[in-house]
Amino acid sequence: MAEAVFPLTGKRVFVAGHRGMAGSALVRRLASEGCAILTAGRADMDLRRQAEVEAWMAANRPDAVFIAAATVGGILANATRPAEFLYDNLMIEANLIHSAHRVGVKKLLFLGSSCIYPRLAPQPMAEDQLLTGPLEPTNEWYAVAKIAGIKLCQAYRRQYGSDFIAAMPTNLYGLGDRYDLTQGHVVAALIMKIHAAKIANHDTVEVWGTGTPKREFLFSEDLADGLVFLMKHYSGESHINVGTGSEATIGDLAACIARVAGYRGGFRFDASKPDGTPRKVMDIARMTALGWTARTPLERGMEAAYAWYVDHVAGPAG
Ligand code: GFB
Repeated sequence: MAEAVFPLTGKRVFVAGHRGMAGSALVRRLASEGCAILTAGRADMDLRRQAEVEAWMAANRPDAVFIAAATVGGILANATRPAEFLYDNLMIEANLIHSAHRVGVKKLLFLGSSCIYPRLAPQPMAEDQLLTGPLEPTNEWYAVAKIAGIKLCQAYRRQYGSDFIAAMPTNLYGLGDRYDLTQGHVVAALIMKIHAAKIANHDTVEVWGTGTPKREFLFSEDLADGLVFLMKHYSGESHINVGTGSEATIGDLAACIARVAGYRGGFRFDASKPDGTPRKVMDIARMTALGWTARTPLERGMEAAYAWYVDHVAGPAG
């Protein structure tokens, strides 16, 4: 492995959004980097309020910042709360990036999403597909905010020489996911529904849409490892895709979770619910060339996610 261009040892590293799935995985991963990890709860600062963010950043002066804070959710949350997804995310990233510049943060990593790419982008989607076509309507509000975050990092790099980078992860799942049937993403929702059906001995589980959309799923602990790798090894204007390069249909995903959970019933596909983007798989050539690949196969990651759900949320009796 090449020597880090930005070693974290001895640095003050702020993880914004440490209670979320990505942020909490980052805190776990950073524990072995020999750095001081800074976090802030809602009571310390509301990231949507410029004055609060500027005051906290001036008082705490981190050397490095991970922006894992965001208003996030699955396809239905995105489609029904467009104002929050656009406003909250624009404010969070603008406040953090601008105040990082003001207090002289040496390195910043902004976390985006694969939904920044056009709905019908050629697959797999390479970084240069950004802004080449119309966005997927169910999540264009979130995507526009995340595209603005990428552009903020690039603008501060160009105008002020700030070493601010952006990483675009694919669909995430794992430890500490949000278990909420209307607001959450597909993996958490299917884990909840499949576990409940197994406990209650039901013979079907409802899956939204047609089951045919293809998605690429990245495990939370792999994501954190990839982000720490980028923080240490990458300095460049282009955002970088972080994924596995493999894809599965939603039907395949449901079957995989059923195996992991020990559910033997069937599935009913509800085509009145949206499918969203038909296919979303990342071109991960740049990340691979930098020297990083994801380690956790889908089924092993699902086992860990399911065990976390049973231990922390549902209990073995559901
Ligand atoms: O994970 P998800 O909500 O987000 O849905 P997207 C993925 C696919 O799973 C869609 C289907 O085709 C859903 O219709 N699906 C099946 C379900 N059953 C369910 C269910 O019970 N719950 C959910 N949520 N989906 C998100 C964006 O899009 O991708 C976010 O909305 C973000 O902004 C994220 O960018 C990465 O993959 O469609």
